Amino acid sequence: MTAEIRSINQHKKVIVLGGDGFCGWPTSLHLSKQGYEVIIIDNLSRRNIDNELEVESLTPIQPLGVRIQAWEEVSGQKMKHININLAEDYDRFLQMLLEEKPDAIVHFAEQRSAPYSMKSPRHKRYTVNNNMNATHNVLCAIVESGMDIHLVHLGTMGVYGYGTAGVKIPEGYLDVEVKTESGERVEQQILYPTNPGSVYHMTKSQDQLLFQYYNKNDQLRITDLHQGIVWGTNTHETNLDERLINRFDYDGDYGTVLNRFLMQAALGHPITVHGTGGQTRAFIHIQDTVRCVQLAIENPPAAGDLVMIFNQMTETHRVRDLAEMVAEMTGGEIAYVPNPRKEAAENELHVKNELFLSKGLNPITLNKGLLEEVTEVARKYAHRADHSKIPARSTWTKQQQPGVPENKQPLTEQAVQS
Ligand code: USQ
Repeated sequence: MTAEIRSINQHKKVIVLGGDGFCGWPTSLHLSKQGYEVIIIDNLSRRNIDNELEVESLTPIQPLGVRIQAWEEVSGQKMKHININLAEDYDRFLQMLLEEKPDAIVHFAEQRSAPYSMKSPRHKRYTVNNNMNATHNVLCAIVESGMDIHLVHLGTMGVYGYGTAGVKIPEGYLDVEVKTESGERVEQQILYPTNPGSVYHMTKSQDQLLFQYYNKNDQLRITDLHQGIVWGTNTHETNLDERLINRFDYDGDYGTVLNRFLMQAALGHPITVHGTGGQTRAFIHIQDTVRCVQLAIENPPAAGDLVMIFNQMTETHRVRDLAEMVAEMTGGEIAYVPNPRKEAAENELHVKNELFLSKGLNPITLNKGLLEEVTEVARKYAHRADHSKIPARSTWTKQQQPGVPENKQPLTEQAVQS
């Protein structure tokens, strides 16, 4: 980093909500490295969910205090952690904003696992209460503070439901033409329609409406990042010291598909493809996640602009192609297992991502070196894996639970549509 970049950002203060999580921690380090003053707000809920599920990150993540101390030793940069439950402690959060006066807030502080959100009524309700209240409290507090704080939120590609009606998914807005009663044709721009596939994804769809409303009513400056599935584990900064290591979720609830496949192959566990593996999804490497967040902070919408929406992904892949690629690379074996989710068995996905490219993102795409790096991390910490936690057991409907005969199983989305 040049001294110049550091001095530009030196006076900028960024609050990272959820800064202890899988995306939040490496983002906090990256922003700190770029010269931002970083404050992490986190109620350690992700660590508590690990306790609930009786599972741990494959990598030995350190307590947050140790992480922050290690970062200071390695970089000379200080970071602060404040434990606030954003969904409940509105007054403390507002007070903190008034004291700290941040330039930007990055909001990762939501329950982010679709399978976890579908486990039971309690998990559905927790996900809705936590995510909706956290987002609303943040918006409400920014208005109340009277400060011009740019909010950067981590949304998801999943708000769109992975179908495209033949067009590339645009970055947030869709131009439509409607016919009035008098037959006149009127052009409009609307939010691209959502079609979430889990309670978790539904909360991110609801977030979009909250942003639209507060942007319209209070002229808040908001950027919403619709991110694909993140793969990889470490970034330049988390690699600097073992105490800075990032999480590696491999369990059936929090492990995401490509990291799971790489980890399964490294451990000699069959690679678990759900259904036919015809699901096509958007992907991004964790190193690009942190870079995109920085680009979003540095390219804020102007006062009065609509919510700025970026598709934060670099490529799309079909799940079975990923499984075959990992099997070939590692000599692993693929197991096609019944799909615990309710999702289209096969889908095409075409996504626009010109906005980040125009801001200077040079995308990292799947490459052997980075895939091998994940495999090496998985091999190194294989002794920490609990094999009983690998299968995905959270089902989207009661009928999908084990023991329910096949003729009582729900139709897939695709079968329902055809
Ligand atoms: N899948 C398998 N085998 C597995 C695990 C998953 O075939 O062992 C399949 C799933 O059925 C699904 C696809 O892989 O079709 C993706 O599953 P995932 O767990 O990797 O991703 P998802 O549940 O969609 O959620 C993850 C993050 C979430 C983020 C989202 C981005 O947990 O926070 O919002 O990716 S996106 O998928 O673009 O909506």
